[in-house]
Amino acid sequence: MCGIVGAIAQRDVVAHLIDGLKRLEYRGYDSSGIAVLNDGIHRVRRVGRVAEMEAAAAEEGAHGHVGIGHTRWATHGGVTEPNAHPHVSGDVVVVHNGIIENHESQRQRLRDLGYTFESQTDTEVIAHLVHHYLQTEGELLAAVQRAVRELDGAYAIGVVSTRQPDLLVGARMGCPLLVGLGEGENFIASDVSAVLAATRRVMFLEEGDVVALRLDGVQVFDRDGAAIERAVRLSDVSLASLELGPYNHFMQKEIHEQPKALADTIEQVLEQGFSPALFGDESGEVLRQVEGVQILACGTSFYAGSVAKYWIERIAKLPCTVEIASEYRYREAVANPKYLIVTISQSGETLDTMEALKYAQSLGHDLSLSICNVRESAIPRASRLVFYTRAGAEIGVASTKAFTTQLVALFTLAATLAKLGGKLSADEEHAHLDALRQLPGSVQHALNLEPQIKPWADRFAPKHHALYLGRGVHYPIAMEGALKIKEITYIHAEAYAAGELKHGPLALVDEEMPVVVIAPNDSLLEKVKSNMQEVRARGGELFVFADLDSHFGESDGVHVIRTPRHVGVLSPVVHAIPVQLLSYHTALARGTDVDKPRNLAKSVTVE
Ligand code: HGA
Repeated sequence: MCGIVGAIAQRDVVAHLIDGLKRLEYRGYDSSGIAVLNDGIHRVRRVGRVAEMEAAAAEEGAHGHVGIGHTRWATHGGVTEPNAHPHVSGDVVVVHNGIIENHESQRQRLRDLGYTFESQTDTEVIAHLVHHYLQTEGELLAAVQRAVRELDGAYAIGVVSTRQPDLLVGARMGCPLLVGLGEGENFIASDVSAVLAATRRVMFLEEGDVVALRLDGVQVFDRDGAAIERAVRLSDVSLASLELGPYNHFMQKEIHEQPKALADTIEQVLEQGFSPALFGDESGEVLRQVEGVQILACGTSFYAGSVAKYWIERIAKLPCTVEIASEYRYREAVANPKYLIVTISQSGETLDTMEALKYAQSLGHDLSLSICNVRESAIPRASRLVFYTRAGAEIGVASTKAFTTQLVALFTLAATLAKLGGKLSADEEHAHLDALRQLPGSVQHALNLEPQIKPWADRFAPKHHALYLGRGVHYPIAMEGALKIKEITYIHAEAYAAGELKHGPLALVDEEMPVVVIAPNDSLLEKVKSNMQEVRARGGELFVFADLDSHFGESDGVHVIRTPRHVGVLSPVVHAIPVQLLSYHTALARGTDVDKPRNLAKSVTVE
């Protein structure tokens, strides 16, 4: 959440900063701002989208060779121009991603030192602290190093000062920050998309690092202040993959990219079979010790983990629990070090998931695996094993292709654990690999249902509430469907295990309540049908996703869309597609902002 950029160059950096902010806008989009140094500090801030700030910057003729920028998702202080970043203290300017937990005590201390505050943000204390230490240290880099030592919480920051206009300083702790290395120009950014237009050479900073960027080079210092080398890598992310292409929205693009994203992710599994090598160097040793699995995740990733629970218990015959990361990290959990901690995060930066992992490790959990879509991000780096999904960049705030590729990773984990535990026959292994091979094709069939789903979306659009039902391994798909519709259409939706209906939620059902049912042709189908009768008997309108081979009839108040023939154990992946499409088209019908839903942002790097 929040995107920060910074640049120092011989050319005017305003266009680079604004292009970078547009690419980071998915991380936060309530307000934005830039500050460039010329004779003084030229700051432009606006509430709303980057485009509005861009227009203001053009009108004011902002220009400079060094500058920083920010796109905000407010945590402290409302969405107002004074709260938008950058924040200024005298000759110091700061942008910040994260939360400073001790901001109140710092604020008091700085007030006592004579500073006045113009915003309600936690960030402003950083600007004043750096300014304060600039007076005593006389040098910006040293001032930032002093200041960050006094910050509790999470931050990635960019700092410039008119006192040293040949210098840009960055620092990170708990939030992502990377350096882009150009020819006679250098950059910082929250993610690689914001530097790619200028350079592919990137350096990922480690926790506690402070970096000094000048025209001719970059110096990194670790948390103890010692100069240190960080590896320089060539990013393989292409700019084209970050563009919309022929699509109207990133979510639409990403839904349609799923056959390819799945095929790319599955490729490594088909090449190696269910081999521990898929999870990293130490994986044979780690996975052989595993006697159970504890999955920790948030949001959509939590639902992927909830599907995996069914697979891990059924296929690997290992006990598995799934918990919301923000709950786990604050409860007095009882650790079983023989359990594998599996964290799932698209960005690899989700703060709650990261903290849950650290908490598990503090309890003695040494066996850890991260399932992640972003290479070199924080959570995989803190885990012993990793499986990288190959979904490509996911820009839409509502996760789609990250979810389905996470499911493939988790299925692969279940089968690999089963194989290591002697629970997977050669025939079963063959069948599972074959199921994976067929999966992109089945998902493509599900995508072809789009024309049938659009009319459903029109019926959904005027509704205020919806229920989603599923059973067994498809119950988490109902949960994911309800989350998708909430996120991008703002229709209130709840998911229930269909058997739970009669224990309370049936009271909500009337003619105004659409009920979406995930009803694949599996062993629970007859049970689901009974639950549907219960809804119909109360006048509820049913929207059923049923497999082609399940002989479901349409009738009054019962609408049916047939997904492909039942695909067996991977059926949840296929059933994720129509619920994504239903949400997408309902959002279009309601006219909401599909890629940037209100109040949300991608990469949740705050608590
Ligand atoms: N706490 C700062 C930055 C917020 C942020 O990083 N959001 O993801 C603010 O509220 O401005």
